[in-house]
Amino acid sequence: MHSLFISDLHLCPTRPAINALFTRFVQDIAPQAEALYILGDFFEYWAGDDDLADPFHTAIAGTLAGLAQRGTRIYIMHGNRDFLLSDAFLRAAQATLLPDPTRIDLYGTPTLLMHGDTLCTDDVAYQQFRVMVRGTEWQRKFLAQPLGQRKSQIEDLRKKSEQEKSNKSAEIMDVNSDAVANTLRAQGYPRLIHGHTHRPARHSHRVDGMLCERWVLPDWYVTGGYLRCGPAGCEAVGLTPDA
Ligand code: LP5
Ligand code: MN
Repeated sequence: MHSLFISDLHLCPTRPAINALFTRFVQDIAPQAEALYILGDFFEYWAGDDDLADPFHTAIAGTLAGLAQRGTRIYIMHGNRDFLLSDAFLRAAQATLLPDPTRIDLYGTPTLLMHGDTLCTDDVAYQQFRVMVRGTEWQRKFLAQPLGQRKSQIEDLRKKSEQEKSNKSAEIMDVNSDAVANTLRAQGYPRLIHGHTHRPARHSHRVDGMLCERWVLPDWYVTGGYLRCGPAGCEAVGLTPDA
């Protein structure tokens, strides 16, 4: 009895070794789990559900649906790269969308799931940008444009984001410790699992006398990995692409 957690795969056609690693994970490892939780940034970016017609996207959705058919429940949360994933993708992948944050009872331990970007409160420019693009009206207007136009705007934005990141310190782009403490305090939860920062680790926090653990999931750029949680607790497992 266990569940698996992954995030930040940033899947795209130009990383074939990682795509093969993900396929192997879905075929050999994930079917033994009751549930697979994908905590955001599953895709390098998502321009809208009409991009499901892209054969790469169709294949990935089909891979998830195949896993669901084998009996593993699939949950997905939006990341900052793929917050436009919507109903058509969820249907094709046979996945359920989770709001950020989501609270679950994980084999008796109350556990809070997040993508992680909202914890990076020192990154003020990003947080302002986030408020804008998460707005319903902004998204309606963005999605009303032709797919090709949306993709080229995203490519422009990616360049701008990389440029801005090169001027931000590592601390600014990590979680803010007060934001973590306030989240754990407000939720009263002893365990938090998130991704986004690409700094995999298990952190211990003492909040108002309560001992909490915070698991940060790894990205899947050069290698991959997942968190496996059961009644006895969680363990991080690394994955390496075939040579
Ligand atoms: O993604 P990552 O980890 O590299 O960096 C993030 C933050 N950057 C982003 C931007 C995404 O990478 C771009 C892809 C999103 C696709 C979404 C599709 C729909 C939106 C389309 C909009 C045209 O999330 C980065 C953080 C970093 O995490 C660490 O937390 O620092 O934040 C930024 O770099 C944002 C800048 O600081 C602010 C950007 C302002 C841009 C304003 C112009 C908006 C309109 C652009 C139109 C071309
Ligand atoms: Mn992210």
